[in-house]
Amino acid sequence: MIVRRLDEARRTPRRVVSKTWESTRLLLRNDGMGFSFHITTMYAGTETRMCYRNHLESVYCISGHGELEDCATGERHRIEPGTIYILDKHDEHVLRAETELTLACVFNPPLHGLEVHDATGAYPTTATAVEG
Ligand code: 9YT
Repeated sequence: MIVRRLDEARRTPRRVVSKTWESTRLLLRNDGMGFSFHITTMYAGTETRMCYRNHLESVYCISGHGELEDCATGERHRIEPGTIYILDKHDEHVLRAETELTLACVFNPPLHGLEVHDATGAYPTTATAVEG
């Protein structure tokens, strides 16, 4: 059994800070669960284009509101507490955070630790990052 606390994890390398978001990765590849679990903050007023060609991701909105655009169709979806979006087709998407968004994110395969987006909005399949 593993027990971790967000406030403690935030003071370790599990907290990764990027330009438009930060994310605390509570569960990682070396935990051996087959997925990783993160609490992510998207900063208010930002727009982030992502396309996880190497991963599947599910994202549940805990707080805040914004908009999700499916780049393939142009379809837009409201993001608010209680909404989950599931990127089951490695979908290219844009997430607009109208307020600060707090999200719970699950990745399969699991992240290693310190990944940040490359120029295409993806994470690599393997990482040399140190696991926190
Ligand atoms: C919603 C989303 O994917 N934001 C980017 C950060 C990602 N959740 C992560 O690496 O934890």
